Amino acid sequence: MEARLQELKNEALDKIQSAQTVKELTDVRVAYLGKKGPITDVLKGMGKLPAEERPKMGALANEVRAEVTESLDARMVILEEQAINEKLKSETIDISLPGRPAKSGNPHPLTRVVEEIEDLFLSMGYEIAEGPEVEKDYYNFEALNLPKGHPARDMQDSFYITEDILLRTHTSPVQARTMEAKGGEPIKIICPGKVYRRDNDDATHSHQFTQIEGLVVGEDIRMSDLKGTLSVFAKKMFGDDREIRLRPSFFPFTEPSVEMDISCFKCGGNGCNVCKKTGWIEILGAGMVHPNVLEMAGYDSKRLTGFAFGMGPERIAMLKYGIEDIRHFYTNDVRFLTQFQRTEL
Ligand code: 2U9
Repeated sequence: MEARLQELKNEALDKIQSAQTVKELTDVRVAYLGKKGPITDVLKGMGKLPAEERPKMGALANEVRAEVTESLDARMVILEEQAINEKLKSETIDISLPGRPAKSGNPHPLTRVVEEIEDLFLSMGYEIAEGPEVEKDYYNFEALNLPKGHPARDMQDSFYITEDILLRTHTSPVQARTMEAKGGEPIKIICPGKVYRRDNDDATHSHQFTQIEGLVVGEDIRMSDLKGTLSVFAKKMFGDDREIRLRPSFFPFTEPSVEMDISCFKCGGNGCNVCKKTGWIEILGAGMVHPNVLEMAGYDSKRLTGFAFGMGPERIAMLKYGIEDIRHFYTNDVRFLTQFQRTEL
């Protein structure tokens, strides 16, 4: 019996060492230490031994069982660790893979042009003024030398809320309000914002569009100041080699009034499709503030003079970026909008 126990022990220790997985080792445990295992069988056979041999055999059997158990436990620690390592290896995440780039938005092309124009005028000492889009007839027309029944009102038909309240047709009421509030003091402002006109939308017309107007009022403000200011603007927006040209025009709120052209930035003035073979591109309207407008806002037109100008950022953006349809600005098509990513960031 003693030899059988030694044999079983050696066999079990061999199998424990050659088990390669937790499952195999568990099978060895069940096979040798289980209720139906050979060591248990040997112990059961102890009843047939002479009484004096039983304690010795019992002790030996317990020793064998303890040694096998100890070896099993030690091997189990190794195999379990091995299993965990293999699992970790198979589930490893490759953190060196580049992440998916976060999609970032970009300012609307119109916002970009408006901000560029604002920055230029801020650098020349202007302040930005804003006002209501729902406006009184008085500030939209009357105060700008456009009394009721004036024929020029027809060109700026709008959306009326009541007979005396309408969606502003230009940002000029902001200047009229600022003048009134300043009570005769000098002014240097630009007024960006949305304006509305009753119009049928097409590639060059929109019932809602954007304007930026400027107003400078002070002592000794002259047409030459206007010309210098507009020349700086033209060069900053369309290139240092731009020439400007002023043509006589008419606006009820300015006298004299002019329209400003720039030399074509594509052909330099020789004639091309952008300037329609004229060499010049119309950019904005301007003029010296009409004395009636100054007086209505409480300014002494004998002592103070002023110049004003107005432009459409849509038109500027269309020219600058070769956009062929004004409706692109308002339809929120990302295929259009994503073409104007900021490059300087
Ligand atoms: C006050 C006094 C004078 C604003 C001016 C223009 C000329 C002009 C249009 C060009 C194209 C607007 O975008 S557009 O439709 N504007 O030509 N605007 S002078 O003159 C003012 C405004 C307010 C108190």
